[in-house]
Amino acid sequence: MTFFEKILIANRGEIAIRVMRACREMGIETVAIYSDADRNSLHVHYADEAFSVGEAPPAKSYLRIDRILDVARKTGAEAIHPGYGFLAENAGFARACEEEGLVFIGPSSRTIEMMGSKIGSKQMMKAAGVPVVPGTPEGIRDLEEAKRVAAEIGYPVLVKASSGGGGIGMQIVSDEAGLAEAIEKGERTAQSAFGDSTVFLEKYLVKPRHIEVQVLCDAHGHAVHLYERECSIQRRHQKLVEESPCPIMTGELRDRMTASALSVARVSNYVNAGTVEFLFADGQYYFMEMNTRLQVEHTVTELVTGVDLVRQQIAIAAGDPLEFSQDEVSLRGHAIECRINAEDPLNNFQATPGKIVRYRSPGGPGVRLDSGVHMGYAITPYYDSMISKLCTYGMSRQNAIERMRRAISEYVIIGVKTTLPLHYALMNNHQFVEGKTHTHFLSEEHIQKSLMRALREDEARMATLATSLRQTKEVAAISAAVGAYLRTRS
Ligand code: MV4
Repeated sequence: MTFFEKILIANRGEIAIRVMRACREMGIETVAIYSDADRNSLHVHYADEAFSVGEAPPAKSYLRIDRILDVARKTGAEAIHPGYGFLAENAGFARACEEEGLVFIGPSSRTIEMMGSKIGSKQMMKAAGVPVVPGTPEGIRDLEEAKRVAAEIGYPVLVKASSGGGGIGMQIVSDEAGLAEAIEKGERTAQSAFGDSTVFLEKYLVKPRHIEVQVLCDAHGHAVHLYERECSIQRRHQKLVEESPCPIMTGELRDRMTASALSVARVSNYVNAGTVEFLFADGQYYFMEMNTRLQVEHTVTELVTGVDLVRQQIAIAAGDPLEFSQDEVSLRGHAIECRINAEDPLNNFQATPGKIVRYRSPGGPGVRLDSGVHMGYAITPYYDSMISKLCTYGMSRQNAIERMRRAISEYVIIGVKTTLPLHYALMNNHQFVEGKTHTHFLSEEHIQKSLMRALREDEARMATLATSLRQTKEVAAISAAVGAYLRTRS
């Protein structure tokens, strides 16, 4: 074991705490960074040392590579964990770390760059024998080529940006008449969003599932997969619910998908924890992209495999060989994650910043809650609206769902509207319970109608709960305990 003595965590909130928890278990000291808005956040108190890196807007703090490197230098941190978001997939940051002699806990800047190009990575994976969605082999050069390819693969087709992400610049084209305009618009959007106007065409898959495979690859050429996650339940490219295993997985499909994921890792000389994303439609799966970071939903994989992904990332970055082989990884039971966001699901998921005035977290068998908030915490508008990740684990999917319903019913967050009631409705939705989901599930009218009806009923339940809670002393006791805890840490 050649672990580090001190790691800087270049992130905030629940993920910063998650990484520090692994560090504490490994006997590694931690350095936090924080913005003006996070002076009193839990991740700051959890760390052994903490330093301000600027004002609340991310561009003035959490994205300031120069200041983060300054903190690393002056504290003697040997490695930087980027968490997810912010600088996690920024090749420039990884390169700056490499040049400073700091270990970036992630893949090399070259790998990040390569995976950032949708066309480049797709070509490489196709050459490696991984299934990819039929389409133009490279960026669209002229309209004639686009028309020819589209006619070949058949409409509808999709225009995608090569540097894209989150569906930006993506457009569905249903016939040849709409092709020229969609390409022009896609190029314009891609240029302004990514500074790269390259777009390409793909066959449009109707209502695909999003299934991803977790991999771990060390610097000694060992690569293992940790099974798959189903992540289809999303809204505007923000995932809401993830689970492992995928409810429709079969042994044969899993063998093929995990083998493809390991091929993706091998041909890109991947080193770190990584996620290979696939679209699945009509019994076929296709490589979409590889995420070179620790993902929000890594938790469900940890619950079903028992592997601590952050610990493994740190060990891999330190140059250690993987501690286990593929044969030693097994999947047991079923895990579900609900992302609890400060958003109003009855008002177009508008963010609801504000103070959490009452807070009681769920617990008991099969419950894991990763959160960066506490009673009295003020959710600011500067960062994403995730409050916590509520995960449940059970011997079966049905058991995990039952536990999720129970955990949600225990979870009290008062002061801001949250996605909790939406999750409760989802856990009671027949189609979800049967595992019949896809990436457009939440935009289907009958799903929306039934979820909204359940939500309105739940609002009444929440109001009653709030009243009864106000009458108990229990909340005051929890508040005092959190306050005392924070004071001992500061
Ligand atoms: C697709 C697709 C259908 N057909 N590609 C959305 C973001 C991105 N990185 C890829 N995306 C999609 N690509 C083809 N050929 C549908 C989506 C898609 C989607 C994919 C994963 C998760 C959520 C999604 C929501 C809408 C569309």
